Amino acid sequence: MYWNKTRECMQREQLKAYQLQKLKETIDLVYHNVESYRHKMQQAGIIPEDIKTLDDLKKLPFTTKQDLRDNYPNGLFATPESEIIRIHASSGTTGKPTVVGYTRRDIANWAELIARCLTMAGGKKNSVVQVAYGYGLFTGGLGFHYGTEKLGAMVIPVSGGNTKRQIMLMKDLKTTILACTPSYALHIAETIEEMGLDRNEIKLKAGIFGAEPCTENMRKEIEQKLGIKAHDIYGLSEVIGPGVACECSYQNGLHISEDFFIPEIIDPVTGETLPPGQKGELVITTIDKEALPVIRYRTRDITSLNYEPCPCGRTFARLGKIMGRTDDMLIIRGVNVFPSQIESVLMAVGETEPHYQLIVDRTDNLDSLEIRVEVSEKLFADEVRKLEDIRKKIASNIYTTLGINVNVRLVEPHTIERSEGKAKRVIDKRKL
Ligand code: DLL
Repeated sequence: MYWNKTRECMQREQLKAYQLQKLKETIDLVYHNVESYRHKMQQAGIIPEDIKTLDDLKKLPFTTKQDLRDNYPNGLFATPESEIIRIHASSGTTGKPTVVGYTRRDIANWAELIARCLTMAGGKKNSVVQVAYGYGLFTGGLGFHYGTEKLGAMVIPVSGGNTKRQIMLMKDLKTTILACTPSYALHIAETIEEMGLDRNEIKLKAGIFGAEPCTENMRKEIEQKLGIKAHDIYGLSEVIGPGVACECSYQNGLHISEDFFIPEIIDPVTGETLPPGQKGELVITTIDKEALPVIRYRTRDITSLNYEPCPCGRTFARLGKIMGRTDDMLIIRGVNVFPSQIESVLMAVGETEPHYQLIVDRTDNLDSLEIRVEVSEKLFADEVRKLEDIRKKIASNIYTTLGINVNVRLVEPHTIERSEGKAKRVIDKRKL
């Protein structure tokens, strides 16, 4: 089932011609309306007419989060303020948030993208979609809200939090699709178990989980606990919000809507473009945005691109699961470590619960990494030797996979804080 077959199954040659046309329009738009883009292009000695092929995109300078910060709040907007009908913002770790704007057409396009994603997750007119992403400045809630309405399904705009009420609504309104972060989905699943609800009382069929990394094992755990199919969805505020890319029923990479976005993978250090299949930083150019077009935006997300045909029939390239962000990467005694790698090891050992936190510290100029991970009630009450065996096994598997020595601390159930939005996995005391 497709939402927009003409677009989603476009032949590559036709798609390329379409992309080139839209790219030229976008470059024209920013060159003539956004001082910062014009200035950067002039510095690079480029005028819009120099963009003759899709490959010429590489001639253009990158855009970074810093550019958005430098032009806070709306210096990169390409349309007059009177045309902006909505703003969202992403909270930065430092200082001011990043403000993003939308025209009426941008909002309509965004709803189209989400409608495509919901359809990939089996959504139809008669679906009941519970939107448990936060409503407000965060793009998750309202993004899904408008997309669900566009699909013609019923939306439950519950936002994040109040888990017991979520479950009551899920049961009473017969929710079929749950939209939230994977960590919150897991928390909901556990709460259902704790409440002793019969799974047959829950009519959920699919989940559409994104906004943070989720390993394959974690996905399986959620699927099994909720008895659903979990689809990964990707997006970021600077580009539009959720709906940039999503998994189809084959769950083998996330189709990126290439009629709206041109993806590239670059080496994060040299900025060189990498060939399909290679892992690197995802760079996105929007080709159908009015208020805030972005040219070669460096997402800092690590993934790869796959142009192989997908059995679902969609021709759009697929992003590999997002491994993490270049700025999430921990450097522990010189070794690059992504939290998702630790998660994979924990899930593979399999004796612990999927709730963990990484505590990074530095004593006597030496980095240390402590992994706190919950074990089940039963295990915790078990003999000390068994716990010690598990602890050793995790530490040794981490050493084999990543080459670093870590401290593993098995903690009691429910001692690690649950998240209702994006989970906080890392506490870096070196930066505090
Ligand atoms: O998180 C938009 C979103 C909402 C996506 C709901 C999916 C669902 P931001 O708050 O701007 O926007 O954060 C964007 O979150 O650069 C990634 O690092 C991370 N991220 C988003 N989706 C995924 C995913 C929203 N599926 C940042 N897997 C991005 C891994 C993701 N990381």
